[in-house]
Amino acid sequence: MFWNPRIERMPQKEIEEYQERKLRALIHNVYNHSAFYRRKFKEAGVNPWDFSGRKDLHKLPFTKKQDLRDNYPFGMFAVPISQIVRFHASSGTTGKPTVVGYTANDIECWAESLCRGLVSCGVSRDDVIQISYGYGLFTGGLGFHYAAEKVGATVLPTSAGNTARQIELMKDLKTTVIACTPSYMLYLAEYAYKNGVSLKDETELKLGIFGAEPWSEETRKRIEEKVGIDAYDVYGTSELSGPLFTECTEKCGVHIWADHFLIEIVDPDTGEQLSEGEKGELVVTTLSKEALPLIRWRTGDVTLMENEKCACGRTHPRIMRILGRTDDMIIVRGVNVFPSQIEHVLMQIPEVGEHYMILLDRKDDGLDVMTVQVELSEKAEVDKVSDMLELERKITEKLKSVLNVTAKVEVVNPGTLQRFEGKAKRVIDRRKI
Ligand code: DLL
Repeated sequence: MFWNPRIERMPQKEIEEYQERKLRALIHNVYNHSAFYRRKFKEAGVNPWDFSGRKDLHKLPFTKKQDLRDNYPFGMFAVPISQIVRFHASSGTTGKPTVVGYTANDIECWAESLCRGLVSCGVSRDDVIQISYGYGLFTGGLGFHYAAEKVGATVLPTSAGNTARQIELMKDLKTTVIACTPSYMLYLAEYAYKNGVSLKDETELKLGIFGAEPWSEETRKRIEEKVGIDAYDVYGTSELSGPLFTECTEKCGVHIWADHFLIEIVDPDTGEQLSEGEKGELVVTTLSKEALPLIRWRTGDVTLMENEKCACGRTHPRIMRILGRTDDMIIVRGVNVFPSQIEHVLMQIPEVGEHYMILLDRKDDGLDVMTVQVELSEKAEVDKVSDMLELERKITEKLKSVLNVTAKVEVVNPGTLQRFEGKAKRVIDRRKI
């Protein structure tokens, strides 16, 4: 099923021509209406009248989170505040939040993008969608809300948290679709199980749309089995609007709507453009955003791009699963490790549960120690101490073969590690640098 079949299946050549026109208009628009971009372009020696389109894209300067912070709160806006109908903000880990403003048309484009995604996953007006992403300054709740209503589905705006109530409403109001972080879905399933409810047998759930944090193919399989649903990935960032892009029922990458967003993959160190299929940082230029247009926005997310038309018939480019962030790569004893690699290894081991934590410490002799704590699966039959030690040894070996680093593995009892209602924070870095 398609939300906007003409655009979603537009021949690639037409998409490119459309992008060219929008890109050229965008460059003039930001130059004329944003003091920030005018300054940046001048510094980079870019003259909008000489800019010929996509082939000149690499000449444009990047924009980064630090630019938003330096120009907090409105310095990068390209419209007067009277045209802004909403703000969202992301707290981030350090410093000021980043503030994103939206015109009425920005909200409309955001909803349109996610409507295409929802319908491509199989959501229709016959569905009851429980939105368990946080509502408020975070974009997850309201982003899904506007799109789901536009599709005509029945919205159950539970927001995150109050897990017992979530399960009760899910059963009583016959929720068919759930949208939340993958870690919260795992927690919901576990909570239900502990309270004698099988989400698989006692609810009408048929699909879930999970994102806002990295998750692996193995976690997808576990959620699908436990909950008896199809699990789809959704990607977006607050700066680009919020949740925007999803997989379709083929489950082979997230469709990026190229009539509104132009993507590149670049080498995170040099900024050089990489080719299709090469792993690098996702960089996005917004072609339709009015309030906060972003030129070559460095998302910090590592992935690869695929331009081949999807088996579903959609022609827009896809990105593969986010492998990690350029800034949350852990460096342990000089070796680069992404938390997603650790999850990938752990979730392949049947005796292991879904919850894990990564702790980093520095010993007195200056050496780093990475401890991976992971819960035993409820179903695992590991009773004897010797079995437990054997399991820890097996996990250590598997991690070593993939990461090239020896981790200290601690297998703990089910239910002992922290649970998360929103984005999971699985890495605790206690090293004093
Ligand atoms: O997390 C927007 C969102 C809400 C996306 C609901 C999906 C669902 P931020 O809080 O600005 O916005 O965080 C954006 O989250 O740069 C990625 O690092 C990460 N992220 C988002 N979706 C995924 C995903 C929202 N599907 C940051 N896989 C991004 C991996 C994701 N990481």
